[in-house]
Amino acid sequence: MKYENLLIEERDNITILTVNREKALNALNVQTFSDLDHFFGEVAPSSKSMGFVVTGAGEKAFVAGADIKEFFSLKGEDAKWLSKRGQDIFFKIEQLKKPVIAAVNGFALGGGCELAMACHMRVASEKARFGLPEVGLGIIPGYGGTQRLVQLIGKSKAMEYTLTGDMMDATTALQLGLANHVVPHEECVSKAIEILNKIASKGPLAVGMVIKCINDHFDENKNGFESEYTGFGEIALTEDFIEGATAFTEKRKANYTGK
Ligand code: DAK
Repeated sequence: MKYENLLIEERDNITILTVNREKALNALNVQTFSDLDHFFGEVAPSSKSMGFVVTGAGEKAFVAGADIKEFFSLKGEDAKWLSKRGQDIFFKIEQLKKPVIAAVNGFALGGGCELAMACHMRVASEKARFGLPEVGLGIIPGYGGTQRLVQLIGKSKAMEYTLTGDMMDATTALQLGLANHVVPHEECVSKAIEILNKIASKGPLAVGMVIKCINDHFDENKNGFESEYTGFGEIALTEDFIEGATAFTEKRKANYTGK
């Protein structure tokens, strides 16, 4: 499938998605949201890839926000609907049962920071700058930013960064827990791939269940502990568990089939 604003590159069992609107610093317009929606809703769940890297085209930006020029013309009820739609698309990323890592290779502002936060982890280039500058435009974050920033860095710092709109450099993002790693600029995608390759050697059903259980911690309609014991019960019945335990006793690498 060819997308208007997403480049898709398959490398072995990993797919790299590049938001490709370099002239607009990869800002998310309506079409890009549709591309992401289709990829994470229709393609990723059944893809042969075990995991995904999301990054931005060019040397300057991951994603510099929602496309201000395009969205400025969309107001009122449309804006509420677009905010909900953006949230729903980002939920598809967060709830995917395969790991998604943002390789943040520059500005990750507004909707771009929200996209990075919907991913399961963030590898930041030394040049990365994170921020939710929406209040400076007289609006608020609309794609989960007020919620996920609190989850990741705590209420106090989330208040500060969201109310001031200040940008956060990569080192600060690492210290606060927004970034998992900071690496030299050119190693951003390769570090994300390195992490995915490590996960690729684990039981895929177990990986998916861990993602679900951790997400459930943040879902007020779910009891994460219940999700854990229920998930444990399911996973313990899989062929993968038998294979994992057998491989351990036979002192060999496990050959998981996802069954
Ligand atoms: N949208 C559209 N174009 C953008 C953009 C964005 N978010 N960010 C950058 N660009 C464009 C610039 O306009 C410029 O285009 P030309 O003038 O060359 O045509 C080009 O990318 C290069 O940008 P700069 O020349 O500004 O590059 P600099 O290195 O000087 O500065 C910067 C880089 C990232 C500091 C700067 O570009 C910047 O401040 N960008 C905006 C950051 C930002 O505020 N992001 C948006 C957060 S708000 C909604 C309404 C609003 C929203 C959502 C929905 N509805 C009503 C439904 C907003 C959500 C957000 O994400």
